[in-house]
Amino acid sequence: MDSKGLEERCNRILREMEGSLTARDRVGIQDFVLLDNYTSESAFLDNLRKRFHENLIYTYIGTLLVSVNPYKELGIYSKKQMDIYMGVNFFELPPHIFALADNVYRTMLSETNNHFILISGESGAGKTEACKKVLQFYAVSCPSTRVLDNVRDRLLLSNPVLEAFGNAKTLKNDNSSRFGKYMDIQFDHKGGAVGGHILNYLLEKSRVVHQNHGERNFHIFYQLVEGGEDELLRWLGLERDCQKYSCLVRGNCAKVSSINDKSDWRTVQKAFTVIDFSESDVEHLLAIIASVLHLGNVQFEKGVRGYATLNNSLEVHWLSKLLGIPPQILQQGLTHRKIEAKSEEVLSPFTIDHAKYARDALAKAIYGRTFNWLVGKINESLVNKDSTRKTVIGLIDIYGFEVFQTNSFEQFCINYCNEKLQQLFIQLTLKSEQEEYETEGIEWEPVPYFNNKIICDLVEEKHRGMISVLQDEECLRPGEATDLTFLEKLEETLSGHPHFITLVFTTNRHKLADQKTRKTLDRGDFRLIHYAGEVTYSVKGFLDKNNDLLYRNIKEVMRQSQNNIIKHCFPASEPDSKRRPETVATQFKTSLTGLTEILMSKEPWYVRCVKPNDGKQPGRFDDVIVRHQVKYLGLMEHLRVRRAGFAYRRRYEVFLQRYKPLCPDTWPNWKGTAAEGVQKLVEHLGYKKEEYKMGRTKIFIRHPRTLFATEDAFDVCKHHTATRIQAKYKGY
Ligand code: AOV
Ligand code: MG
Repeated sequence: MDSKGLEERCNRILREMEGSLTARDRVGIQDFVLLDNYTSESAFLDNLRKRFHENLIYTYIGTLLVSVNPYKELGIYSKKQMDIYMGVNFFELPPHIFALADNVYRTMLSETNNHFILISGESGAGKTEACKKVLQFYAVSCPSTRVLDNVRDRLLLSNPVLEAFGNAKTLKNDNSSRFGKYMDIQFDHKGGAVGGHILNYLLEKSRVVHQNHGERNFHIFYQLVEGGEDELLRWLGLERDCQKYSCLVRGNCAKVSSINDKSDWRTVQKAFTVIDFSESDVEHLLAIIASVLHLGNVQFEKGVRGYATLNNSLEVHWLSKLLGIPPQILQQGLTHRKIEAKSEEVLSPFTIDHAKYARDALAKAIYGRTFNWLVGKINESLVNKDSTRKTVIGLIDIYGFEVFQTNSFEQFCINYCNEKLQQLFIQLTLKSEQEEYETEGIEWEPVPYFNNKIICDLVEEKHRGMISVLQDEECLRPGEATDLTFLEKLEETLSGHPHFITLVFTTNRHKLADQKTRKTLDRGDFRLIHYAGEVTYSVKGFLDKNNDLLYRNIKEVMRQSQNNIIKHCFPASEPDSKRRPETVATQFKTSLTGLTEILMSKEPWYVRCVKPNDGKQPGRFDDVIVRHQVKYLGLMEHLRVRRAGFAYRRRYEVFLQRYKPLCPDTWPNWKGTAAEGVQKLVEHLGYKKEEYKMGRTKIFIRHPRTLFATEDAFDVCKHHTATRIQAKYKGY
């Protein structure tokens, strides 16, 4: 830091100290660790509320960032703001997502290791926005060259495309993520962003054919119909009227005031060109989007002997044109299924209900597979062409915990995913932190916390977890099992589990309506007591959605497509095994285990997003709603551990290696053990007794400011050494 910077910094600290009393009353405290009454939930809430009303939406708990959704533009994400936060010590400026992003980035560079930022919170709390801000910050702050700028643009523009295809309006959030996303940003040793990779998790495909009242299908459909050029729509056989497409109006809200489909369409179109989509890629992709719209309008009527026939040849005409499949073949695929009878295959006609089911299954499969293709395509464009050593920062933005009036298989998967991330948070913060003090022999008063492992186990345990029961129910008794037999099996396996309740296994307390939706349990329901609250799920559709069955012959029909993307999505090599493959929930469980493994190998950082009210309103801080989130997010426990604990810890060897030039006894070579060297070093630096503890393998430093002071001293020392060396070579 130059002398001007140093002066500014001193002045700022002085100003803060002078104004601290009045300012503190007004705007609260920017780090909960400094809160006087830190065990009081009300004091915690007061601080959060005070700051929220001053438009200060960010507050720290040590290095964890709490963010409250303001539901309005605050003007705090400009380039100027980014400049302010770039390269400044974490606690020197007011809390900000940019400060966290900058800190992660610089730690990654100085320690050359991998990191991830876990952004969590319930639906609508601001996870996706936070994730975008981090990405934007890196795009602006990283070193720039022509090649790097290219990567940067791709990283940034992959977002609107993924959002167009994977986000939708729900009752909780006008731009709700309906898939899970883990994104790696790869950096070279100079800190340039050189590539990226995205992993996507379970898209909520059912939305393609069904939306609850007040919800929409995925944004891209509306963008195309509203924004597509006249000529394009003509080519796709579409009209500029969402009302004409049954799969766009199920929720009866095609228009949303907060969404501008037309301008979003332009952004997506521009993004396609930047992220390497060829003209034919885009054509084929839009042809698929249009086919899903046409497919949704396909209707059946009773033909001879009551079987389904197609009554709308126009839709089939367009489907045939857009997918490049002869109409007769399509028609047959939509109304028949191939079955094996005595070693020979025969076509069996569908009833109307069956045909509708197969049509919807096809629409979901086409959309879901195309979404996977899209992610793959984006990944191709983000591949790091240079094979030099790189470090990564991972960003996790998943669908947040959600509770609706009716909750189904989708909410079950989404909420299970949130349980897993909560479990990871607990393991990495509350559990391992406290265990580390124990193994390092540091005196410690344990902080009790609720460990949601019991709920994770309930859902995912081998043989007796819910997902296992669901998988077995279909595999062991194909054709016989129903949603209700599944529920009965659950009751059999899980009776008495404190987090699983059904009408049969209820105590009086649980017969009451659940807290959030006031829903009483019906026979076809089960209720889970999640870490974030009670949710009543209807078991209806569980088996079907979990099996995600697509008839073999319709896959064969798709394989004949002339549309390159469809061809890619329905490969001839796809196994048509007689053995039932893993079902949706089982696959999801496996992929989440994979995600946990990826994350466990990296250094964690956390953003905990809080939703201030249920009405998407700016300026309203609903105490009950916020208190509930503060509780279940484990913020109070986290604060306690932070407050009682040590902000920083370093292995003796690492600490000594870095700071040994600061003490004549340890520089240049220290002959004793690393621990003794560190002891010498900190005594020389004048660390106070209460500021640090010596563990078995590590030094623990209570407050970040101690480390900052050491780091500053190190900077000065480096500077002096450099000047001395320069001076020597200049011959002074
Ligand atoms: P989510 O990602 O947490 O929900 P979003 O990030 O989509 O929630 O936020 C919901 C909406 O809140 C956004 O569309 C913005 O209108 C507003 N918002 C969030 N953060 C900010 C901010 N920092 N400044 C201004 N407005 C904000 V979900 O994806 O539903 O779990 O599945
Ligand atoms: Mg989101």
